[in-house]
Amino acid sequence: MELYLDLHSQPCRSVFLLAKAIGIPFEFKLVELSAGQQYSEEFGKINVMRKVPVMKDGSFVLTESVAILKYMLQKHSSSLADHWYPADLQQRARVNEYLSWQHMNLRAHGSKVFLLKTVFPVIMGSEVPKEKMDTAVQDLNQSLQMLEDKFLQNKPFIVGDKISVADLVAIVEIIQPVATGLDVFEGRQKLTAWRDRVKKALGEKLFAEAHEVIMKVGSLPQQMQNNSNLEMLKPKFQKLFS
Ligand SMILES: N[C@@H](CCC(=O)N[C@@H](CS)C(=O)NCC(=O)O)C(=O)O
Repeated sequence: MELYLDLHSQPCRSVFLLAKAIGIPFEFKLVELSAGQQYSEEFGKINVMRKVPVMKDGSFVLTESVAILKYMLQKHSSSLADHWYPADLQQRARVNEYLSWQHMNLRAHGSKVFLLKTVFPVIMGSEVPKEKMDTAVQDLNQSLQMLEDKFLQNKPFIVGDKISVADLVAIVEIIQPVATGLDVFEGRQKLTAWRDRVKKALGEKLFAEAHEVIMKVGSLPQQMQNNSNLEMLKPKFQKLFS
């Protein structure tokens, strides 16, 4: 299996973490987003949407992280611990409930804070207006509150006593704004205790390996300055930031 990834990307990290955690061997194909490699002719043949992650299993090519995660889980279900994607109808539905919710909530809001703090100054040539940043952080806080109140409640993990793929998808999104220096765990004991359980369940070493590049995100703006596709990216981001 080949996985086309850039570990700066949250959905790439969830795919990477699951493959590693459940022991699926794969070839890591780096697609460096800050260098604009998603726009290469070669990558265009693999994913016309020019996004990562992409999975290639033999001649079968699959995009969209949630679809890739479920493919890996279902392909290996016979040898896999049940807690990753429980067979029980209602428990599985709870995992799917989180996976459906997160796209437009925790992912959207965490990504926005990340992009405003890292990419905005490079593209727009100025710091983010305070009101814009305050609104983005407020939205993120609402999503974090929902994660605590609706999804975690008083359980150790999103679906119960053990880690599932929902926890993986959640933690990678939370780390994105954290990497820019925003301490989202401050004053959130439930979230902090959950993060520590997720880290422990995955293993500190694997968790650190997956998050090594994003935790050095301070160098991203500099890397982007060398991106020959910056002009091409500008209209896309200007629209996003307007
Ligand atoms: N819904 C997709 C989102 C994929 C996505 O947005 N990937 C971003 C990185 S996080 C990307 O490749 N962006 C490159 C670009 O838009 O140029 C998934 O879950 O896989």
